[in-house]
Amino acid sequence: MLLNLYRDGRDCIGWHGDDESALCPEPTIASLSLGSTRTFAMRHLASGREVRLPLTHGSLVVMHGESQSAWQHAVPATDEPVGPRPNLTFRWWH
Ligand SMILES: O=C(O)CCC(=O)C(=O)O
Ligand SMILES: [Mn+2]
Repeated sequence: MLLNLYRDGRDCIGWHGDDESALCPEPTIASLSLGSTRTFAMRHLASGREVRLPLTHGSLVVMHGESQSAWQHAVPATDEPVGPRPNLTFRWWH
């Protein structure tokens, strides 16, 4: 499990896939959002299609299958006045 703390709207995470070598090519990752609402962005590498969704307190995003190899995700910076957002990611590989 990893903990991220976004202290305010300046804290962000850029486009990436969680396909680090410690994980298998298609890990299952559950991401629990707490605190302030932030936008979660996903983009499909082959088509460029982009999906954005607000992650409110208690939101659970589960990524599996090709979600790390065929897509990237990010939490962009924002100018909105937002408070802290802790995020927990639980990572399984198989
Ligand atoms: O904060 C989030 O919702 C995503 C975090 C993330 O992508 C990561 O820790 O790899
Ligand atoms: Mn990630």
